[in-house]
Amino acid sequence: MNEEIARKLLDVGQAFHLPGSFFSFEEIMNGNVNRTYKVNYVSDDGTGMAATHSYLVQKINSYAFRNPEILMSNIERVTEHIRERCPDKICLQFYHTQQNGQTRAYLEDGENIWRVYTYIPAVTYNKCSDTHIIRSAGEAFGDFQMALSDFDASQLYETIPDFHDTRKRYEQLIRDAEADPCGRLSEVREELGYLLSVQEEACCLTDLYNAGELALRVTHNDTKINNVLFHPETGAPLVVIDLDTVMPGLIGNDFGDAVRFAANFTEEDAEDTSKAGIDLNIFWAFADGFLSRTAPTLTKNETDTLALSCFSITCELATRFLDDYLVGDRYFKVKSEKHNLIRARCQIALARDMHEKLRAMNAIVQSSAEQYGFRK
Ligand code: GN1
Ligand code: MG
Repeated sequence: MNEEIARKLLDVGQAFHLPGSFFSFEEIMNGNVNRTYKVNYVSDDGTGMAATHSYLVQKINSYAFRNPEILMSNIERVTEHIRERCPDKICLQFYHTQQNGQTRAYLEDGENIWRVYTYIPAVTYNKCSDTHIIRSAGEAFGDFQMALSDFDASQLYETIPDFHDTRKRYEQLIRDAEADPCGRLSEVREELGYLLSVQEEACCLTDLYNAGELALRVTHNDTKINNVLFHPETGAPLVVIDLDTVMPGLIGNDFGDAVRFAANFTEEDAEDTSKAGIDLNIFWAFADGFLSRTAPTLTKNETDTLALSCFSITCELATRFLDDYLVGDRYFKVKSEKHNLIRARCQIALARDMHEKLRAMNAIVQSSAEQYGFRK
């Protein structure tokens, strides 16, 4: 297996003209959708000494991302914009290959799509109780949002249509529960029952947007804190990664998804759901960092729905995990037969706790927003 992957990575490296000789690789286990490998090369540094350099090679999940052309076009435009806006900051750098007479930032190889970018030595966090780091992550996502505030959204494609349309996610779940293609429905009645019982509140953001009450911005849409790279020594945030879902969206989804992941007492797939819940200290630190960058640009409706957006997106994720369980784990990578069900249960436990603490969460948001200035 390893040899097969090594051979594939070698071929991909050649197609992207990576300099030097391939000597090792390791899989980076962070993502739930794409496969990511750190690939190491060695070359002569010009003085006869060996210099090593690394690249990130990714196999894109073509079930999730149906059109690599629009995916990479979005990412290249967005990174170009950020590079112009913030020339002193590190930015993602993609390699190109020639295929079918065209220069492209991806390689099609039968069913598989590959891309390559420079490896940035950094530290990432899946779980972190240091409020200083969490605040920095909030600032980094806030800065990312602001760097794209003047980006023309009409240049972007929807890489995954209706990605954060919570209503449509619910409709899909209900359809798949009715069809029950894998005979798993009887196992998930309680989870489904809870999600349906909070459907209206969970879909509130989507409904407000459809009613013209919330602004469309260019957003990241996948703001797990492990998508912020931190400097290994200084601990400063370096760059926001994973730009596959940068699309027109709602700021609440960026805020809410980051909170869902970072402020949960447990990992997002903890089996012991009794510990899942929102840590208000972490919530405060993230909210404060994020709002320190964005508060003056937010409309009142945006500020007023930030706390609720955490609950909505947590329910949305629960519907996605539960739905994937019902249809036989087609979308998310799973480590065990019940992985998606475990994830859904953990998100439900978190959503229940958020629901109880919504007033406190909202008070925290309002106090930070006031400190950094509401939009005039
Ligand atoms: C996926 O692959 P990763 O971890 O970056 C998913 C997100 C989910 C997340 C849950 C394109 O992100 O929407 O929130 O898993 N990305 C996509 O862990 O569906
Ligand atoms: Mg992602």
